Amino acid sequence: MNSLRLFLAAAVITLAAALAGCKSDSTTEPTPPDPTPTSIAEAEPNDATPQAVGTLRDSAIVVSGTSANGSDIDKYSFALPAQRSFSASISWSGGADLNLGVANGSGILMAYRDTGGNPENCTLTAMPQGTYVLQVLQASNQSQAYRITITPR
Ligand SMILES: [Ca+2]
Ligand SMILES: [Ca+2]
Repeated sequence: MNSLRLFLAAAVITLAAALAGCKSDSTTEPTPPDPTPTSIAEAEPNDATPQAVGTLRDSAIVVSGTSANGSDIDKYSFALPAQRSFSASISWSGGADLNLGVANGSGILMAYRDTGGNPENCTLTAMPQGTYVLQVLQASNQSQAYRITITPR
């Protein structure tokens, strides 16, 4: 008798848990921010018209490209949907000297990093909503693969 009562109690608890599970599944919960960066590959030509690489929300945008020589200019544009800070960084594995610039949608240079170091990076604080353009130039003259990371702050 006692064991039957225990069995029934366990069944009721299991059923209640299942119902609770169904109920919580049907409620709308906020989607947590996706920590996975968006990875984009460079597509030439991008010397004059920037290649659009997406919208910067809560995850980073990573761009893989190659600076072909000293006269290759690589431009990438991204949208900032609301005012926020972000950082931009370029890193590479090799002997080239790459430089990184950040311009706003009007083409005004907001930051330019040419330290001779690797990576080159900068952080822009409380930037208004809009379009931003990253520019990669090199002070050397060799083919050099690189990776840019745009990180929301
Ligand atoms: Ca290139
Ligand atoms: Ca280019």
